[in-house]
Amino acid sequence: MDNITIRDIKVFVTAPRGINLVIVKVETSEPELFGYGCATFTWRHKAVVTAVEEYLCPMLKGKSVHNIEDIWQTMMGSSYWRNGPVLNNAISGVDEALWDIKGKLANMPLYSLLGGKAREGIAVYRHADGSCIEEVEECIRELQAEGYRYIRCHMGTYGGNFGGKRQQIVKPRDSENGAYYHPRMYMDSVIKLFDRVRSDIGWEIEVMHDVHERLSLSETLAFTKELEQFKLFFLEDSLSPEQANFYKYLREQTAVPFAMGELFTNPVEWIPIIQNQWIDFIRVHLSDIGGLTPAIKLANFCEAYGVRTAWHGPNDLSPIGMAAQMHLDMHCHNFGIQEFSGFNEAEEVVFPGCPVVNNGYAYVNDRPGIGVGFDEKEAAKYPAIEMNHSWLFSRLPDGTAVRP
Ligand code: GCO
Ligand code: MG
Repeated sequence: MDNITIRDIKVFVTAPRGINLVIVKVETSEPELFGYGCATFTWRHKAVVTAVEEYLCPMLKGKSVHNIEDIWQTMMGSSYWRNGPVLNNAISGVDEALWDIKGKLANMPLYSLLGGKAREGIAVYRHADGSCIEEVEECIRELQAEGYRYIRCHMGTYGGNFGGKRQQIVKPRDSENGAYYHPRMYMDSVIKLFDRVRSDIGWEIEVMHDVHERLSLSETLAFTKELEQFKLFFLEDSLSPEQANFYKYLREQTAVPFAMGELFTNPVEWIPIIQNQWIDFIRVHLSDIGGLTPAIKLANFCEAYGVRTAWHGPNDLSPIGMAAQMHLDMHCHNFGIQEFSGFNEAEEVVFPGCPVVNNGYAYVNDRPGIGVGFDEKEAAKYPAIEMNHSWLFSRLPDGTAVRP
């Protein structure tokens, strides 16, 4: 067992739900022993594929599968420049696959390898959205009927003007195309939404909202103060990573719980806001920081400052990536909540062993490793697609481009 080495590293792109997912397979000198990891950077998937095939694979062939920490450090250091989303995703794919292999070698599920269960199930939250309050409330009631007790509420998605239908925007002539939104109309619509949700649906349900860094400093401060009355479970991405220092003032002036981190790729982004305890929940996307190895350290770092985990769980994350972080959710004492976007039937066929949800709790299986397989034949039925990037080109009414 000690001499098992990396024989080959393969990378696959598949889109069983119309979203490009990137999967890395690490094959070893033991024919039946291999592992899978998530390297999903859906908006730049080709770049990740190249990073794995042209750089990580030739560099790691023949190396021992056992020394994950050393392999992670050399993958991170070998490009000299580091901590960027493309290379981090490529590194994550290999890293998670090596943890999958280590769990198989130890013949135990990853949460057990990490130190065992801290709970029997993982509380998850789902998204409710709609073009009007009635539609959002209907969506909330459907999710409640399925047993969900934590629900993120939006109307017209980020910026509140999905498809440009909800807000009357006056643009300068000859303006660029884009996903235009009006910050004040957005804020007003969200206040009205939560006012109705609390009066129509009540206060038992835990609700969240994602500002998706769409507001200026003073707007986000005023908005946060107005939202305080609705007792949110958390308010997400009130600020961009570039403006994170302003959390100091949000924290000083409100008691709203804050969540941030899905855009983080570099430790310098999360160290100050955690050490200053400006946030309550870390929302990192595991593959954007390089996988499980850094996420385990980040979770422990957060615990020391009373910050809980709420790992990013959107639909541009593979079931392997979701399961990998759910093993962390099972084990970490400072688990808070897990975002969950569900799986469609095609995904459950391509990825046998997907986590299951029952009555608002998710459960990973007890198979060795991450516990989720990858049917390469089925995956080939859903080749990579040209994804709709339009929402990423968000703009203010005067045409100013906004990072989405
Ligand atoms: C979330 C996120 C996502 C991201 C998406 C980017 O909280 O789930 O904000 O919706 O925008 O993953 O590709
Ligand atoms: Mg978000």
